This record gives sequence, C-alpha cells and structure tokens, in this order.
Amino acid sequence: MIDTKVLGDKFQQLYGSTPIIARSAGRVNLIGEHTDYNDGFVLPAAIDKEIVFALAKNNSDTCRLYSVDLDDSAEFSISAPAKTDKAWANYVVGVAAEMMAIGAEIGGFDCVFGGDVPLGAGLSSSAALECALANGLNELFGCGFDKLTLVKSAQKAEHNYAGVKCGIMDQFASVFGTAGHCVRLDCRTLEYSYFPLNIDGYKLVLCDTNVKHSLASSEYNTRREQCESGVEILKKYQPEIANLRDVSLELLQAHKDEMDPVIYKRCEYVVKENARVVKACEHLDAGNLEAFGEQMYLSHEGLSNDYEVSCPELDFLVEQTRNNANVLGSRMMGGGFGGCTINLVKEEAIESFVAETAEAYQKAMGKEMKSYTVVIGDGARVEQAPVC
Ligand code: GAF
Repeated sequence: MIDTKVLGDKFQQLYGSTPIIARSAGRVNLIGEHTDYNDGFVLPAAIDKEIVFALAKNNSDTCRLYSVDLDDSAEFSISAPAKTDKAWANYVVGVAAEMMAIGAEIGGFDCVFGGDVPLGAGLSSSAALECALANGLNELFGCGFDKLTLVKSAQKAEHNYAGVKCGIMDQFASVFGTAGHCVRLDCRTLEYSYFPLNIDGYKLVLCDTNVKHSLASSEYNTRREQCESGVEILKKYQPEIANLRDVSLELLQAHKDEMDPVIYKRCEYVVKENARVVKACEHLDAGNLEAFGEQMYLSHEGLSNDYEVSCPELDFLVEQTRNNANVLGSRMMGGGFGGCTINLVKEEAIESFVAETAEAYQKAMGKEMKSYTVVIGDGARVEQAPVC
C-alpha cells in the first residue's frame, strides 16, 4: 500500500502547499473478457492496489505533474490542454480535458502521484490513475459530477489520449468496486450488483507473465472493429441488432458462411463468453466452485483459440494448472498479449502452487514469474484531511 505521507512530503517539497489525497483501485476480472465493448456482461472487482494522487489548486494556468514511480515531471496549460511527448502525462491531460469538455471548470493544479498497481500486468493501472485523478479534480474544483460521469470521463481519456478504444469495465470497477465483492455489470444498461465473493477455502491468485507484447493496443482496437463488422453483416437480417450482445449463437451460426472466418471466430467467442458470465454467476451464487472454474478454463480456450489475444507465456501458465487438483480454474485476464493469469487456488496450496509454477515458467520461458494473492478492496475515494 502506498504511503500517503511520502506523497504529501514530496508535494510540500515541490510545491509548498497542502494537497488533498485522491485514490482509485486496480482491478481483476473473474470472467467476461472483451465483452464490455460489445455491450455484454463482466465480473470484475477492485483490488487493494491503488494509484494515489496528492493534488492542490495553484491559481495559475499551468498544471504541474510529478510521477513518484517514474521520477519524472511534466507541465501543461489548463486553458489549452494538449498531449505532451510523455505517455504517462497524457493520462492526466486527458482526464482534465475530458472533464472540461462536459462543463467542468478546472483551473491550474499541482499533483504528485504514485501507486502499487503493477504496470503492464493487466491490472488496469491506467484506469486507476484516470479515476483517482477524475475523483480528485471533481472534489478540488467542486464539479459536482456523479461517479458514473467520472467513470465515463476516465474512459474517454483512455480513448482520446492513450489511443485505446476500451470498454467501460476497468474504470467502472476502479470507481464502483467495494471490499469483499465483485461487481456484476451489464455494460449496456450499466446496471450492476455486488456479488459477495464466496470462495471459502480458495483464493484468487494472479500469475504475472512479466511480459507485455507491444501489439496489445493495436490488436485491441482491431478486435473491436472485427466485432463491429460482424454486427454489420447480421444487421442486414435483423436491423434491430445494435451489438453482439443482441446476437444469439443460432443467428450467428446461420450466417457463418457470409462471414470471413476470422470475423466469425471473434463474434462466436464474444457470444459464448457472455453466456459464460451468466452461468459463472449462477455457479458462484450456488457455491459450485468446480463449475465456476470450468467456465474460467472455457473462457481461456476461447480467448486463446478464437479471439487470439493470448500469448505463449499466458497459455503456458494456464496449461500448467490443468492437472493440479488444487486449482479449480485458470484463465488469462484483461486485454491480453501478456499480463496475468487469474487462478482459483486452494488456500493451503498457494505457496507450493506459486513455487512450482514459477520454477516451471523459468525453465520453459526463461523468465521470472511474479504472483499476487488477490485482496478485494474499495474503489475510488478522496481524503480531505491534509497529509503533512
Ligand atoms: C482492457 C480494457 F480496458 C477493458 O475495457 C476490457 O475490454 C478488457 O481489456 C478485456 O476484457 O482491460
């Protein structure tokens, strides 16, 4: 957990004023991958790893930023917020700009931020950054936006300033997450319910491949376009179809021959994954962890074979669990092309599971594997109390 005293001290040292503290969480996703931008279902949860901002007005036109983790600084003008040549700073520019685009009156501010969400591990460090800042600016400048508006501004910042046409899952979980629960979200209506994570005797363990292949963002946007082109074909038959959420497996199969085989595979994966989320929630509700775990494995197979967003490192880690009686389910998590697998592991076997998997991974891939046992935490919040 990040020490807010360190952030506050750094803030004082750099800018000499007293900040507020705004934080937001990274996330895991139990099941429902690449379904959010198809208006489908997801089952994420906020984790106890966060990005934290120390933030204060500076009554000027200039915003001054400092990243503790990168030991780097940047500036931009709030009256003309434009992308900088630093990718990390553009998330900050983007959130401020997107909030102003819907009417927020934001002036110059200073910020120092850092966190313990591992970067590039598929735990949504970028959503945590965007949401912490959106929440902090909302408080600091009295914008009066509700949580959902902040989520949408953060998502737009990711689209327009990081170039990833993401769905809403990461930002939603980062803001709306609550300790001990996952969030079952309908990405069309944005109706959600908190699901207690009843996995007695088991825990969620993340195995981090320690790789992030460079094609991740471009392939992500391509997947989105492929889904949309599948929908265009089906619309000719059922004009009311807006998204893959509206498509049944029967309808899809009936028009298989009219689709490019790659487009078909992508659409079939999404339609099946949506059904898996519904089933997985029923299993979780009934306490049937074996059946829940099976859905996780099926999800991975679809992501690897049909959606083609896995990679050898992720596939290896999932395969390793197949004959391990202490693991009920395993799948790649998030956008793909690296990052973590999420595993449902018997509590008493976690230590040996991690040690054996890391050893096998090192041997086969020549790389170090990291691991995290998931603790479900709270979403975005602001602390008014000064830190120094
Ligand atoms: C990334 C995106 F940001 C999410 O919106 C989601 O699509 C996810 O990949 C895949 O499920 O994390």
